[in-house]
Amino acid sequence: MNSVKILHTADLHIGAAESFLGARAESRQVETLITFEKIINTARENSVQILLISGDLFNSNDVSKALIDRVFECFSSIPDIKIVYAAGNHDPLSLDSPFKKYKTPENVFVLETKDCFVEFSDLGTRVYGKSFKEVYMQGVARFSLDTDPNFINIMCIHGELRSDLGSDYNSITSEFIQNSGMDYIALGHIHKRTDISKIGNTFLSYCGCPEGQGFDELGEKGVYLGTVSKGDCNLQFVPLAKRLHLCESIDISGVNSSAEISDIIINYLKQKYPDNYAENLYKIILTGEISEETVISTPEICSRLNSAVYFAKVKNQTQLKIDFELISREKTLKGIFVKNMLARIDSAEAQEKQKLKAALDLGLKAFSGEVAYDET
Ligand SMILES: [Mn+2]
Repeated sequence: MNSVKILHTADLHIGAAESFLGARAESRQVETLITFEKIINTARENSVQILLISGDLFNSNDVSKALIDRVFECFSSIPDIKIVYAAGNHDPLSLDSPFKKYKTPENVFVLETKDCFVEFSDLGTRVYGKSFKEVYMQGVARFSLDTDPNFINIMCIHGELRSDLGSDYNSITSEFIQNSGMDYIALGHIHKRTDISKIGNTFLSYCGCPEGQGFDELGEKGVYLGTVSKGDCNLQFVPLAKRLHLCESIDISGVNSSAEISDIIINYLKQKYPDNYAENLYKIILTGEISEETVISTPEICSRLNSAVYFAKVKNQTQLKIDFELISREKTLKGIFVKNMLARIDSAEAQEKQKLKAALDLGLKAFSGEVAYDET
């Protein structure tokens, strides 16, 4: 017993649909299943000994039988790999859980809803943990079972890493980790991956979700793969996501038409993501200053982008380029206001300049009746 080879995944949410994709939501839903299949293949190809799934495998217990069948079929396809599952808050181990309703493949070890462990004596390893029984698990995680120093001790658990006790999702505190006696804690629940960290003698991480399912889950996604041994842990991130959700701010100052803006965006994406720019989902934020004559049509830009990439939505946050000097020459109340403000900005200290510029912008907006009551 020197080390054990593991793959750590969580929060797949198989069955979830990205409704903003409309007619394509269903095929996108299948892509999460395909990413799960890639995880199974990665485990097989790398001769993983234990596959740890730290909750939210399914988006709910109410997923279709076809999805459950496929997931169980994949589990059965790697009979030599031990799969440990700790149910999460989305697919708790209640009576309607797929793991309760249907026969679970023999190599799958579902953790109970009370403190427990499974012992793999051939691997010199114990996997501790506990499944969610319901959607909520209030209070702080405490563990009543002692570890045995003769084993590599791993914990597979879904929960919220925090210092206070106010979570509805199984608070896991650093004190708990410090006293756990574990060599590695494979966490699930937080969809954003963390680096491998260490508290006391225990290594831990959130592996994050392997496939983003919205613009709050940006960037590269995947799993952790590697070895855990007594007092040590050597895990690497392996990217596996089929598509990435990405948010890009693009400065379009001085550009004159929506067609031109679309070309600039597409070229920017091609350069930044040369291998797979067309495959991703983008939220594009247009920034910069544009002249009064430029008409930006976000529907037109969206339409052009969506024929070049899998999905794009566009938010226009450009600002109107205003010729203050020109306005200051107007013989109107607005002209006099701008002239006075420009003179004050000119003679102000750096910090004051910023405030006066903001006041000038707000004042101009007020002339066109665009200032809301609480705008500052
Ligand atoms: Mn989740």
